[in-house]
Parts: sequence; structure tokens; C-alpha cells
Amino acid sequence: MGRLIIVSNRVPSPRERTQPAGGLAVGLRDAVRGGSSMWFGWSGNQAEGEGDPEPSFDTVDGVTYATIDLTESQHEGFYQNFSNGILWPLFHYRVGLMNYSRRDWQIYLEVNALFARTLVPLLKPDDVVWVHDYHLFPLGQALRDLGVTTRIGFFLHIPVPPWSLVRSLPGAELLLEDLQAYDLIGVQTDEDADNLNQSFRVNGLTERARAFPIGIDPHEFRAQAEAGVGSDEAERLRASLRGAALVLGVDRLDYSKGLPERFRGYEALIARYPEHRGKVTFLQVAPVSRGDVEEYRLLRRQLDELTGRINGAYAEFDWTPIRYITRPIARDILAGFYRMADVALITPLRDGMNLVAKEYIAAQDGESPGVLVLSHFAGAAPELDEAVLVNPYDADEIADALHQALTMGLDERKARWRKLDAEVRRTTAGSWARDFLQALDEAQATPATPAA
Ligand code: ADQ
Repeated sequence: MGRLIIVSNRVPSPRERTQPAGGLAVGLRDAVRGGSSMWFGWSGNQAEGEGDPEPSFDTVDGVTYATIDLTESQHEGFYQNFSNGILWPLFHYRVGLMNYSRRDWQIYLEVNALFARTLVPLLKPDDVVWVHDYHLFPLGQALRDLGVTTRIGFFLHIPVPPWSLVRSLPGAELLLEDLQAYDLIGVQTDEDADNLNQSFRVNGLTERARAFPIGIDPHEFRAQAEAGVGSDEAERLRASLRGAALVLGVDRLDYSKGLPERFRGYEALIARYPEHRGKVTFLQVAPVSRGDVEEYRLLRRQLDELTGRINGAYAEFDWTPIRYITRPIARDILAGFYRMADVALITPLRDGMNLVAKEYIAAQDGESPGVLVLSHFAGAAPELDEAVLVNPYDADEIADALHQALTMGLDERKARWRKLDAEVRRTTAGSWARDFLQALDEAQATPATPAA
């Protein structure tokens, strides 16, 4: 059995105690544990000078982390502009937020070619390569162009809209053609697989997409939550609530997460159901992400204003309706907060999966579990259909769902949670990686394109 080579835009620093707030790092830890493996990608650092960068290596617990630096203009064109300013909004069904530019498309292709050139000398013939996410759509083809014939799989962590939307991207057909270089393409849900296969079909290409819903490590997370609930921070939070119910939201500060809609939904709860005033507190943790992209700055301003307005209108001298934190909170403490929360309010407008929803379920105490209020448009919704599901665009529906959750009896909470917990245990981070790699192993090998 050859090595597993994982390629992603960012490589988590193996020596950092807290992992970055991103689902990929969490999901892949399991896949690289044990066997011989290498993780290749961008270091997060800026390259000095011209010419191709030399990779740096660091081996920790049997995993070799190989990283390269990018120049400022590569980082801007490839990562900030094309990946996060064009592909991210488009694939989250927000065509109107897409800031297309041909120059960024060129830089995106160049950086993918650079990844391929730097990776090829590190590969051995029996390695299996697993490429991750929208930053690296063309990488498989770039590797094939350099003569790589080994198995190459791809997993897309974000949703896939139908072809009628995807085609708004100039050159979308070329991206789809590049995707044909992969032996297998994994996506999060059946809907995503259907949409991607439809795009392949209408362009006369081979259908290669299959759903592999990503999961978490529920045992580890439960243990973290049990420990976290006894932390000083959890004690302080509990004391500060003074008996009020806790509604918790945890997300990266991103427009896909439906935060303004969520704040308005909570406002509708306290406006229409006055019995909850003073008896409930909404804590939203949303660390700033991609702060150098304009849309993210606008979103932050909008949330600052909404929080101020809602708190100004409804607060009492001894009660604040919304507590809103844009700094990150350590994972183990957060896990304790999940366990304490009576309700998790997770209302993305679109989300590939949403691991926070699964973590919330894993964190609960089965004797008195909390209630998950979840958007229909999270990739997790088809699996977690025992949650209270909402359309996140309707503030009144969010308010009704919150009221239902806050007044739900113990028997119903337990019954729903047991089914949800069974789902979260069924497809874990480990089984996700194993299932994908097994299917990749069985996938029909693509005849390699001869090197030019
Ligand atoms: P993300 O958009 O980052 O991931 P999500 O899956 O919810 O979204 O979160 C990933 C991880 O980051 C979770 O483990 C979560 O606990 C952590 N996290 C999120 N917000 C945090 C916060 N405020 N503080 C600390 N930690 C936080 C992308 C896709 C998702 C998909 C994942 C995995 O957008 O749809 O589920 O990849 O495929």
C-alpha cells in the first residue's frame, strides 16, 4: 500500500495546540493517522523573491507536512480573489456577490500549476493523492499534464449549485473538463452529486461525483464537552446567565452562515413571544474570517449594527438579549458551551455540511439534551432531519422554531436527540475518509494524458 498524499490550500501547523477554525483540518486528522502519509499545501507565509519556492518539510507523528510559500500577488489573485471572491459565492448560490476577473482566473491556474510542479518530484509511483476543495479544482489535470498516473481523488467541501448557476462563471466548462482528471469526486450530499453530474452531462463529460457526507469524531468531542463544561469559563458563563436559557450560535463570520437573518429571527422571538424576555440569552461566537475581502467587512458592520439595535431596543438594566463575540474561543471551552446550551441555532443560507451541528449533538448529555434548530440548507439537514428544521430566510419561522425548542418537553427532546446522535455516530470523520479512499481505490483509473 502506497502513501496517502493529501493536498489542500492550507496545511494545518502540526505544532499548534489549537487547530484553525476549519472543517477540513478536523475531518482529515483521522485520515492521516496511522499510515504513511504526506500533507502538501500552502504554508500561510509570504514568499521572498522570484522563482519557484522550495518546499519546507516537518514530520510529526509519522506525517510529513510539506509546504510552500506564495507571493503576495499569488495569494491575492489565487486565494483572496478567485477562490474566496469568485468560487465561494458562486458555489454558495450567491452569483451576485461574484467579482469575476480574467486576471484572477489566470493567477488561479498558475498557482495550481505551481502546486503541481512542486508536488510531482515528491511523489512515488504507488502513492494515492487526495486533493481537497475549490482552491484546487484544476490540480488533478495539472498533475496529469506532468505525467502523474497514480490514483487521484478530489473532495469538495462546499455545496454545488445546478448548471444554470455554475455556467455564470466564465470558463466553467474548462473547470469541469479539468475535473475529469480525477478518478473520483466526492461531495457532501446527494443534491450536490446530482448537480455536479448534471453539469458533467450537459457538457458531454463523464459523471464522476458521489456523495460522501463528512462527519466528526463523536467520542472525542463528547469527552471534550464533558471536560469543557467543568472549566472556569463554563462556570462563569453559567453564573452570568442567572437561570436564563442559553441559545448558542457558532460560525466563522461568513455571509453563507445566515447571521443577519438569524439575529432578526431571534429579535422576532423576543418581539412576538414576550414571555421569553429576560429568560433567554443568545450567545453568538463568530470569529472574523477573510477580513480582507470587502463582503466580509460589510457583513461585520451589518452585524455590529444589528446587535446594537436589538440590544438597545430590548435590553433591561439587568438583561442583555444578544452576546456577540468576534474573537475565537478555544475549542475545548467551546465544547463545554455546546453542552450547556439549551438550543443550538444553526441557520446557514447554504453550507456544504456544517460540522457545528454534529458537534452540538455529540456534546449533549443524553439525560437532558438540548434542541438543535437547523437550516434546511445545511448539508447536514438530510441526515439530521430530527432537528427542528427552518427556512433561514423567514425570521418568523426562526422565532417559532426557537419558541418550540425552548418549550419542548424532556421526552421529545430525548427522543429527537437519540435519533440525531445515532446519525452522528453512523458517519464519522474516520468512516468518511475510509469510505472515500476505498471507493477511490475501486474507481476506474483515468488514462493519463501524455506529458507534453
Ligand atoms: P466551515 O465553513 O469552516 O467548513 P463548519 O463545518 O461548520 O464550517 O466548521 C468547521 C469546524 O470549525 C468545526 O469543527 C467547528 O467547531 C469549527 N468552528 C466553526 N466556527 C468556530 C468558532 N466560532 N470558533 C471555534 N471553532 C469554530 C467547510 C464547509 C462546511 C463543511 C466543512 C467540512 O463550509 O460546510 O462542513 O468545511 O467539510
